[in-house]
Amino acid sequence: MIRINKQVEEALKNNLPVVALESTIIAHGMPYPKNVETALAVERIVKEHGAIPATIGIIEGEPVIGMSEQEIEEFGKRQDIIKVSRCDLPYVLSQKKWGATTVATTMLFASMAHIDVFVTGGVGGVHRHAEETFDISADLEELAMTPVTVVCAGIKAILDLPKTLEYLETKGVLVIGYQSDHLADFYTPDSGLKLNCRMDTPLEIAKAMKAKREYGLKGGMLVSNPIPDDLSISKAKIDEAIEKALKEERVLGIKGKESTPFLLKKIVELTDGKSLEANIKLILNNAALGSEIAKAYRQL
Ligand code: PSU
Ligand code: MN
Repeated sequence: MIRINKQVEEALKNNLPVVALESTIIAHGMPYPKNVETALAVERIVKEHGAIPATIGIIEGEPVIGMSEQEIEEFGKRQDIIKVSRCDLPYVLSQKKWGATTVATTMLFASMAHIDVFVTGGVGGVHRHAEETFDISADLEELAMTPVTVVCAGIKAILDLPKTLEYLETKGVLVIGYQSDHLADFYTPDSGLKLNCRMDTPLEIAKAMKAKREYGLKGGMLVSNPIPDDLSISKAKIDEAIEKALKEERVLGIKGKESTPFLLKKIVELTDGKSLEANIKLILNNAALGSEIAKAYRQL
């Protein structure tokens, strides 16, 4: 029911580290050709760190674990690719559509294939004004139930960060600050929000994964890996762009699954491409850490 590429299958059989990667970021998170360049660069970094990358997407209704370079290129170009969260799966699978997997569905297919680490840029969360819109990303529910460790650059400042942390706590999801006491907020390394847990090495994180597994605790964990200082954007600049983008979103009445892609695109425009550069750099940075965690976990 899922197609696993040969190299990934071999790696899993031989207990080698595999890192899952998502495809929504390719199809809906970045413009062409930077999306494809980034996806391939992330795969290269994973390989350089001694792990095997597995980019996940849905091709003609078939979930694919470990897309080829050509398939990644096609995901970057095609206009008919559906952003697929958990609720969209019966539709996309049965109607043989092309689907880009979000954090939620990438986690789901990764876990089906027994891949335990997944690297991305940012996860979905509780949106601002969620008390009115009820817009809470299905990524959070997936983290609550599916056993995959997700490495991200914290929670994007377009979201409501305190509410997202509360939600994760309620759902039993540990958020680990990597070499930081605070939650990162994507474009900048420090949101100012204190986390309950800091870990300084990939081995510590791998040990947490092992403990979780041994005690049968369900769900995943989130690793907040701060963007390196010299690559981040000034807080004032990014906050201004976010406010403008959110205002425009309200005026245009954009909501639901269109919200995140719209805001990301708008912020790229408003920062003259600087946010896109930061987004690319932080993913590459996450790829290195995720690979080290996957390696440490396999060794344990
Ligand atoms: N954050 C990014 N780029 C992205 C996404 C998040 O910086 O492309 C994507 C991820 O695939 C994530 C999804 O799972 O957006 C969340 O969408 P929503 O809020 O509609 O659940
Ligand atoms: Mn949503």
